[in-house]
Amino acid sequence: MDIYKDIFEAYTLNKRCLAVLIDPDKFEIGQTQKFIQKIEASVATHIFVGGSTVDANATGVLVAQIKACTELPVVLFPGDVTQITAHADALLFLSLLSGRNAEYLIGQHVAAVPKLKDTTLEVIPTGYVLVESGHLTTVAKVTGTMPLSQDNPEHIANTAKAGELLGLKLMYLEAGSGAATPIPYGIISVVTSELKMPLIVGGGLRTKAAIEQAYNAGATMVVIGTALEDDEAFFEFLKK
Ligand code: 1GP
Repeated sequence: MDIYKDIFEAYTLNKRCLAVLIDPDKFEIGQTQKFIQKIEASVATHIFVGGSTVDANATGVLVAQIKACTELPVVLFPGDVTQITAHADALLFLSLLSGRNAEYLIGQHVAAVPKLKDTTLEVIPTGYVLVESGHLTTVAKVTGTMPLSQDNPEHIANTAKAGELLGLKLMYLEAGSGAATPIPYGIISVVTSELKMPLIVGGGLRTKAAIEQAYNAGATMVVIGTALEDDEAFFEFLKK
């Protein structure tokens, strides 16, 4: 499995990827098989696992269960180093470019190195750019950083571009889990026009129209968490 290669190929061929995000803290582990069946019946191409704050070991146990049920790639989207587990296929090695908290720019990464030595996880260097979305999100609270203002799309694009110039391979534009509003079309399109890499867009995508708009603006992958946590009926909109 070469997960980044597949995402990059989707980017070059203008294909769409969709990740379902499972937060171990909010997920009933007994429901894993049933939930994975629904994911498999959907257009989802990836399963992301992670959350801002997750109990120790919860991620490893859940990922092992998920892997027993599906061939879909399982990618860690960790809030911190404790969520790294060898059971997954890949790790988004996230650097919070929108903030100035060294812990989330490089600190957690240094702490991750000893854990990664014993795994075959595919590590994908990913820029993580938090954009304001109406109210304070958990990721802003946990990381102690402020999101970038929507009023300055150029600054958002410059932030993402700086990550590209530093050698990051993937960019994630984040409105925050459960965001009141997703990242606007105009911001996604300015960012994608600057970047020569796949863009992931997530946070507050709760309608088919919003998902469509993110793809049309240039996102290669969208991430859906809360909409499915709140109501699995949303899978109806994600049918193959
Ligand atoms: C959160 O981008 C992801 O980190 C998904 O957001 O939960 O709002 O879908 P939602």
